[in-house]
Amino acid sequence: MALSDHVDLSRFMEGVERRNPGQIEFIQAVHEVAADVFPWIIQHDREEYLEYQILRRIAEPDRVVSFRVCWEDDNHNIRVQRGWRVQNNNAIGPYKGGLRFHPTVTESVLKFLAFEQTFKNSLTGLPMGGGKGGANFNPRGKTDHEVMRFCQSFMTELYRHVGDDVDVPAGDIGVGAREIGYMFGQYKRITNRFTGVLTGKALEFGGSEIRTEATGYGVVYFLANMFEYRDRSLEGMRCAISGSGNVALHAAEKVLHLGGSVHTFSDSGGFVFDPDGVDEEKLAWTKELKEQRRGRIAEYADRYPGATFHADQRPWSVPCDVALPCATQNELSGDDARELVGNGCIAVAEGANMPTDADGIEVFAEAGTWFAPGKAANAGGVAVSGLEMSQNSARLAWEEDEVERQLVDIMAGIHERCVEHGRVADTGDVNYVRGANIAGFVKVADAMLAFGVV
Ligand code: NDP
Ligand code: 2IT
Repeated sequence: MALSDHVDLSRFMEGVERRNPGQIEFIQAVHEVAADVFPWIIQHDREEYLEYQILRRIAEPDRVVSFRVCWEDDNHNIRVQRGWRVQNNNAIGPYKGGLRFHPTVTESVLKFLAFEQTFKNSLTGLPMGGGKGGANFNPRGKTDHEVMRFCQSFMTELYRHVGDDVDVPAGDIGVGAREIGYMFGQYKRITNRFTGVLTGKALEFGGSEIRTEATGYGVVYFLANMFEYRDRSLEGMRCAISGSGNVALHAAEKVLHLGGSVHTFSDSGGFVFDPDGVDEEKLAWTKELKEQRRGRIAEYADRYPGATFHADQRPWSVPCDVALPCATQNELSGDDARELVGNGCIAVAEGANMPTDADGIEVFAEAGTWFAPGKAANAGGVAVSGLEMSQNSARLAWEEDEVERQLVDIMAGIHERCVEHGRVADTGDVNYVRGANIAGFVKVADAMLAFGVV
């Protein structure tokens, strides 16, 4: 009797749920991948993946390090946070993935992100394994000095677990150029080594051109590939974007470059709707608001009276052709997806990681909406991080045009891989979720087979 007769998705998921009680985000992410991988293994007669328990092994992080982070706020109160680094899988390269500082960070959230990162990094074609880390620290409202002391304390433990050939963190929610600078400074101070241990560094000390822009630009390059594949263009497409951080603002910038229009931004306070569209001047103002003044998106509607602010709501009720969720996980539900489809939305590309919940994905699949999952659409950020690692190893810096050209090629390559593994035979359409899951899995799985049981 074949092994596949004994192994099925529901039994596999029962085990994942038993071993990870209450870790809902992690279980959700594993289910999304397993639901594609199991049927594919059986259809393609790849029983060795079952025999060697490959998916079971990828869904058990290599290690999860958790640690205390103490720091002193400006009023001399001692504060205690919890930090983590999840090293999920290093079959195809050193662990690689961002650090998130946000009060909602839990072990489950970081395990889901590290699991997703493993497939995403594989899809880029670059030699990077998957990891993620962070802390339940809220940078909002903290002074620069408080953030500096927190980052130094965080790195004082993290430095033991990372290294340029071991594990290379970068930014994510709440971690941008300022935090990377403080952490790199502390790593260098402790180890006395100037090495590419973090990516997303400033240009003066080993950063890469285009890394800041790469995730948002990459999302829109991927979207443009989806349109081109269907002989269409982004020109004139109305986009609804959630978030107003690094990914959202640079996605908006590239939409404008490619002739589309942008009508919404959001943050955890609500969303703004601008019927006239965000132009270059408004985008520059919003960047200054969020990046320099660290203000709230509600201020956009005060500055531009044609726009309206909608407190505690998400932007998915606004009629649009394209939705780009770029804030956080599970921010687009089944009901939101039905509203988008009802309003004529034809394409969704995820800038955030797992922003669409399982119901939302099902609604888009049934409606035939072109749907690009985060592990494909937002891989441009980590891809340029990979290019930053290459430049650091070679001790040189490439020109902006060169890096952007490579980003364009990498996003086109990811689109091709999704089409190769996700083309639906009867209709010729593409299931990007399946394509990304299978293409990402196969490379990691084959490397793991080569290593034997380790
Ligand atoms: P930023 O910290 O720059 O911005 C995050 C944005 O999302 C802010 O507008 C923030 O609003 C909003 N947000 C965060 N959490 C919530 C929440 N719980 N509810 C509502 N809004 C929220 O982060 P990034 O732009 O870097 O990251 C955004 C997403 O993109 C994340 O899912 C991240 O994992 C993903 N990503 C990031 C990459 C990168 O290179 N930076 C690469 C690939 C994916 P507020 O200020 O109110 O919290
Ligand atoms: O989710 C992600 O891909 C990131 N936050 C970027 C990771 C990286 O190492 O650049």
